[in-house]
Amino acid sequence: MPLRPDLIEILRDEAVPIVILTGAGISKESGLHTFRDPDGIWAKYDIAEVATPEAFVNNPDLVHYFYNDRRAGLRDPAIVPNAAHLALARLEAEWPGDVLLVTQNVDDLHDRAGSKNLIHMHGELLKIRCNHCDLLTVWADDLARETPCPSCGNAGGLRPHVVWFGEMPLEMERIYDALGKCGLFISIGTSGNVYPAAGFVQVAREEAEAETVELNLEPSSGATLFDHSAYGAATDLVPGFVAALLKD
Ligand code: BV8
Repeated sequence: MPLRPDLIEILRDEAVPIVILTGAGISKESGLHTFRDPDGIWAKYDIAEVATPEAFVNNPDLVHYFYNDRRAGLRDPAIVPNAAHLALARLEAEWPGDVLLVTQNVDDLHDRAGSKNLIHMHGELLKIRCNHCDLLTVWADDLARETPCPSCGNAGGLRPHVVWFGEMPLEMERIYDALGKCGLFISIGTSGNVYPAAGFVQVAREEAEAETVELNLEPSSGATLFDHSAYGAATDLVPGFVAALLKD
């Protein structure tokens, strides 16, 4: 257990606000690929060719293919929330203080697990938006350059509602506000390579003097910035950690 029982007791008695950051590692045991592991998505695709605004201008067909494939993966009925997603939804429901879950993941597994106070800072795979009319809508099917916008009717402007490299992540003001007030910051299943998310631990430490915890398969790039850590699979670590916080 990364946190001592007496420290947990203090955090619970004070009902400290919690901010949780999750990354691709939490969805790995649900059957989704991570990005930077040897079998990860960036081993098969070049980031610059599929996950930048320039890629969408230069080769929209490849970008659509990349996201259609991942959207199809999410439609697979075998892909369901795992014990770690479910434990975080339970923590939000039962912790005496506020719990904000910030995910870098574009999958919908936290939503399906029941998390409500949830920010998808890198967007959502099952939503699209239109560059012509700003429509933002739920979309589970394939998308192509020729697909007309269901609102304005123009083709060519529909894009996945994901945050590409070089674009501003979503709801940053709300995230920094919560980080500046939290008493406990927990990072789960992220390699700590992508900013600004990789910098959240420092904000929680320096602005809020929060206790900081890393739960990951292996030490992340920012591992030394955390006060407490435990290493292993998310489904092994997270349910037990949540149970300890809730004093089961
Ligand atoms: C921005 C699209 C301005 C969606 C993704 C130099 C220095 C600092 C910053 C930069 C820099 N150069 C460029 C930048 C900025 C850039 C950046 O960070 N680049 C990096 C590469 C250096 N960032 C941006 O451009 C961002 N925008 O900065 O705007 C700004 C300025 C100020 C304030 C605010 C904003 C936009 C970033 C958008 C990223 N979008 N993809 C998609 O198609 O999915 S990135 C991609 O990486 C995913 O979105 C993913 O969520 C994200 C993070 O990856 P992880 O989730 O951490 O996944 P990873 O595979 O790396 O790690 C998985 C971990 O899980 C591993 O550690 C593994 O051990 C572990 N694991 C595996 N199995 C398990 C497990 N853990 C537990 N259990 C298991 N079973």
